[in-house]
Amino acid sequence: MKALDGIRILDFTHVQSGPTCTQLLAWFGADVIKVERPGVGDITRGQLRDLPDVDSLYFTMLNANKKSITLDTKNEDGKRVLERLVKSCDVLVENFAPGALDRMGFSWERIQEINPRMIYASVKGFGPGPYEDCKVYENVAQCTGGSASTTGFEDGPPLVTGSQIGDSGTGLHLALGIVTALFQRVTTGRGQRVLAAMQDGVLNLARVKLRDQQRLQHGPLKEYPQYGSGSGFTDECPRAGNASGGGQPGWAVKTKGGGPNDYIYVIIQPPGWAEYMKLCGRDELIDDPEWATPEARLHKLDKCFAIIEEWTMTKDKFEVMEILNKVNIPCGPILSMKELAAEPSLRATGTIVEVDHPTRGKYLTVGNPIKLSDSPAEVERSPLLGEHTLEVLSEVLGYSEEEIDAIRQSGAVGKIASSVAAE
Ligand code: CAO
Repeated sequence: MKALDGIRILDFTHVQSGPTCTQLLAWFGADVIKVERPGVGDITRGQLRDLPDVDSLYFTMLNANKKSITLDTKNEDGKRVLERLVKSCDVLVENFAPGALDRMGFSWERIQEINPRMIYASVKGFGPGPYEDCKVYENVAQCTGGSASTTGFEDGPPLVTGSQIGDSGTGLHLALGIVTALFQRVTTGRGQRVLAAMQDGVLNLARVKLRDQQRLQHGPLKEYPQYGSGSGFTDECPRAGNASGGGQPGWAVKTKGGGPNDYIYVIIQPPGWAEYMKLCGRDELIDDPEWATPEARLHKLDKCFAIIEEWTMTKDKFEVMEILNKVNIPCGPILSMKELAAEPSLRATGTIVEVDHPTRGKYLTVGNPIKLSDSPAEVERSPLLGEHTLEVLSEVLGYSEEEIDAIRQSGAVGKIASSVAAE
């Protein structure tokens, strides 16, 4: 049994933010029916393709464990099928541009009429306000949610991060909203609207920077490089390079090898200072009042990390990891995607999984990062476009053969559904 067994999701999502959410719900056991436009499907099927004419990794890595049906929701018969889907599902998840579902004729009011238990969950770029009608992609959210202004080095431009905090981050927020609404429905019997705005999601993940914005009113941010370098502060929370966002100073220092990822992130906690200085052959700094306390080190953190780097450059990042952990010093090697893909412990836990696909062959994906002891997640390949159209029409929605024929002839499910079913 899976945690969300019996929950059926009408998955109207595309690109990344919404699909991340419904993929997680599928891994928790929900029956996820992805509705795609006939002949076209989710735009990511064809984006950033590495192999000709097969679903891209972009799509396959975001749509595991789902069913796909093709349905033209602007066709009158298609609308009727959609209505039956709304009746039969517990949750509708969508991340269309603002107003798209209303334009299809499925406003929140109408959905409640059809199915008062329906949870209607949306990702949008912005919440209510001046920008609510705007379309948004990942980096727009990173910029408008406060992440970009606080990422990068003090003398460089704002930077976006490679982690998809706008898309996948908001998908995670939405998934939590959905299971919370499902939990509340047990008591109330009613569905509700769930909204996760990408700007809000990014700001939530960047909340320590709003903390620092407020701290600035009461003095300099002493753990930021600007303090030590003397370059100073304005009235806006600046970019902190690789400085730690927490109370303990940290920095990425070089290790042996000289490659782009031959670095390790080291943290100087007060008890670790003596151990570092022993390893670096600088025993004289252990008790020197100019260096011995966190306060004394604050205005020369760059020099502290330079001393440590001199030592780390004599070892590779994994050796440094081993030596520092033995003396209880937290640190983290900078791991490349190549190294992560080959990491046996991530394969063993199912965090990185190899999946077989009928047209693409084998590929790697990231499995469910949330592990439930009573609801293990097996990763299944993503569906082909329209692969489950006939199955959903007959088994989920209960249409008869004649009705299905009529739906096919109306053009509501397109051609692909029948050709896939005929294979
Ligand atoms: N049958 C018929 N029509 C369909 C359909 C179907 N099965 N599925 C979608 N459509 C239609 C929609 O109804 C819409 O039509 P109208 O514009 O006439 O109302 C049209 O397809 C386009 O949908 P869209 O507006 O969502 O797509 P877009 O390419 O214009 O915008 C995006 C894409 C991502 C910018 C926009 O959806 C958006 O801002 N979403 C919310 C924020 C979000 O999730 N962004 C993250 C994306 S991942 O980086």
